[in-house]
Amino acid sequence: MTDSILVADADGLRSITLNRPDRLNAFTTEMLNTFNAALTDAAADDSVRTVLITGSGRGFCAGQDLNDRSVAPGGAAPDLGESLENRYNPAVRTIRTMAKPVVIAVNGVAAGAGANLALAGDLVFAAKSAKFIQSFARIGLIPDSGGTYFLPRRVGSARAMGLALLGDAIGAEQAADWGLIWRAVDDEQLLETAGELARQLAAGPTAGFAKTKQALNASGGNSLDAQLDLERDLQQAAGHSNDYTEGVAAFLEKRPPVFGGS
Ligand code: T3D
Repeated sequence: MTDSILVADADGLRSITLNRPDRLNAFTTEMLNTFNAALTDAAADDSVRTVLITGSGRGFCAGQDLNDRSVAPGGAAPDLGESLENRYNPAVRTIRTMAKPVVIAVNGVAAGAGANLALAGDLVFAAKSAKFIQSFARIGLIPDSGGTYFLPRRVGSARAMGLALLGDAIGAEQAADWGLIWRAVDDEQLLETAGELARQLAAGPTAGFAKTKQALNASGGNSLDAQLDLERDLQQAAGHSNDYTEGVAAFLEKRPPVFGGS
């Protein structure tokens, strides 16, 4: 049996690959449990300074594996709330809250929860041939895994509503034009480009990146006053970091900084 989640480490970068290519990396319960364990481990491991998530084969992730659901007429309906509470929502929360950057390389179609898990990343690259599909509408569901949170904040309510109700595919370049993702890149350049940026982040002032991520995540729910207070507190802590000392010293000595992430 092939591992449904592949994990590899190099120089502070943890790569996590969704690996059920014959099903476009759709999640079975077991695969999603393994993915959650990989995310939790990456979040807790101080030697991991950046995480890169991608998919094997021609798809990124087609969301929930619908073969893993018993939806026969008259049969007992699956408890999708339980599925979200125990598996999808923890994955989104771990990606959003882990104190290190999460880079997503969307190598192909991203549908349903697969699309929204991608959007949970901090920097989302997509191959130009990739598509994002809020396919929930096609099967009578609502956008989950943070879709109703990320979509209106990134693309505005009119486009969010259109994507959610119609379930139409949106290409990577349009996704980038709309501000849904960071960049669309040529297919053959995707892993090199996303990997290079992820390695650059892993060698950067990652404790500071964690605080930046915390501040930006909080801004959606904060007043300006609350956000200014948060910036003050986080900057105060950043000012005591080794990376700040190193960054300023390197600038004054006209040399490249060597950040340790503390
Ligand atoms: O249920 C819960 O726990 C609650 C949480 C729900 C979250 C969700 O994600 S709900 C949404 C589930 N996902 C979908 O509805 C997407 C279903 N897939 C598609 O619409 C299409 O496959 C795509 C648009 C993603 C790609 O289309 P295309 O034409 O490029 O590929 P394909 O031929 O449809 O798929 C290739 C194979 O993957 C195919 O199998 P086959 O015919 O070669 O044996 C197809 O059945 C399989 N596949 C694709 N997506 C899924 C899947 N098998 C099971 N589940 C899937 N989600």
